[in-house]
Amino acid sequence: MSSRRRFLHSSAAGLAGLAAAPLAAVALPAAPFTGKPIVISTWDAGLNANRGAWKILGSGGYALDAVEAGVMVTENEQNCCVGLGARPDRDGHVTLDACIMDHQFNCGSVAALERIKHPISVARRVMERTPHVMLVGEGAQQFALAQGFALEPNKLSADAEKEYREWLKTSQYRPVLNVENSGRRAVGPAGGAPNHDTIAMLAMDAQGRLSGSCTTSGMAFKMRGRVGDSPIIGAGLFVDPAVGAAAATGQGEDVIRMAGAHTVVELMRQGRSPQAACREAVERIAAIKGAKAKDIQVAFIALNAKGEAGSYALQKGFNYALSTTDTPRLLDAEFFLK
Ligand code: SD4
Repeated sequence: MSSRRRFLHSSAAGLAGLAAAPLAAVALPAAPFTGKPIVISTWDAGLNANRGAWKILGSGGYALDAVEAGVMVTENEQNCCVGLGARPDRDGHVTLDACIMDHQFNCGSVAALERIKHPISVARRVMERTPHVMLVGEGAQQFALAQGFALEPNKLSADAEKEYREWLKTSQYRPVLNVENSGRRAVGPAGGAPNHDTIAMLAMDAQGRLSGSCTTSGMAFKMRGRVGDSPIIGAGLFVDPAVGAAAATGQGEDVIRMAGAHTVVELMRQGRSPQAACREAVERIAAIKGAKAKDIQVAFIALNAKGEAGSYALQKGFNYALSTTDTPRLLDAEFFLK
């Protein structure tokens, strides 16, 4: 064989080998699941949300029910950034985004939903009762009403009204890094204009079933019609039962552009621990943003199929709630920009 032909021959064989290799590499050994439920969720609002989820997980219930009930607790709270009490878009409308995903790749999502108290439950109905994954705006509201959800008054909460009036004085859109860095509280009496407090939750039940949920009002005073990462499967949330689950919080635009939650799950598939996978995804965002990385916050939480949890943030100040008993713990995430 001429040397050129030999080269082509061996390159083709090499390429064929390469093509086969990733398939072999992605097959994970069967996870030694411990049978102990676990739930993890974003920010300190996650403490109450985890308690809500644990009522179901702790008594042997289904992870999907737990992640729905858990974040409904936050949707019910007077919160800057989740549910109908949250801050509006720049035209004064509260528009809500949510999604949910189970252990069998079933998923449902709503975006820009108005005047419905529990967007997460509407997302679950989209998953269970329609042939679709995502409904938005007027159509999402129409579906919710047809499903028996109540149309709530078109009114801002007192806190949101106050914040909005304040914001209108300048109408400047300046995202605040995160509530902890700015020294303001996200839950409770409004003392400023915190911008980040999406609740995302990942859970594994006693049978090893993984599920995730995410619900938010998005960025405060956003453009009308703006949708962030939170209701987008693969960006704000992703669950692969063989590998694990991941969810995001922070500046949604920068999570969408690198398919955040899906990226974290794929990194776990390649063998990374949940924390290492979150870290690598954050590093990717930092590389994309360059010097502008310091102006945003993004954080991921992850749970693998063995029931191990991890998290990583771009900036200091992100915390998350973790429960393996009925008493949740609040943990500070490690972060990239020192
Ligand atoms: C968004 N990711 O709409 C959401 C906001 C958020 O904590 O996470 N806030 O971009």
